[in-house]
Amino acid sequence: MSGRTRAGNAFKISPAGVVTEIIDATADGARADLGVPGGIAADAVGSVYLTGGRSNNAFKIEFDCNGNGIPDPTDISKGTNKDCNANLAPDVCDAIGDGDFDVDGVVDLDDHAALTDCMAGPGQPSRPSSPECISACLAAFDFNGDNDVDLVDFARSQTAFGLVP
Ligand SMILES: [Ca+2]
Ligand SMILES: [Ca+2]
Ligand SMILES: [Ca+2]
Ligand SMILES: [Ca+2]
Repeated sequence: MSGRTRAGNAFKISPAGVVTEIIDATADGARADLGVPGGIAADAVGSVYLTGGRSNNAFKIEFDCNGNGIPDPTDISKGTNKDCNANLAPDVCDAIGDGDFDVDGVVDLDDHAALTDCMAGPGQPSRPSSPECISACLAAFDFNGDNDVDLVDFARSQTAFGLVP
């Protein structure tokens, strides 16, 4: 007996990721199999690296919150998905609403700046500086659901300041 015990456990990481790179340290061409998982690490932008216990390869895994097989940073840079609130996640994965445009759980001056950009007037379509962000504007700031962002919504936003319930 070696005295060493193996956990036999596995960690599942959410949101779902997609393997975007296989790093083959020995360039032996045996690239697609890690055998059993070995080590795990993450970089500054949240990409995860998984190494094999019996392999010299490592897999780079990037977030794919919308499950379309495309890493989220690529979704955003290529325009496959919009990131109107600049939180580095495709907006389809964000629960935008209740005045919290950047989905950080609080309605504050950052959201107020976005509201100012989204606001047009009664019965007018929202006119954000990025036209593709109209639906994000309405999701965040059309409090009364009449398809505009006007002073009525502005007033509701004032009372929503603070933590999102
Ligand atoms: Ca994606
Ligand atoms: Ca986003
Ligand atoms: Ca916010
Ligand atoms: Ca409205």
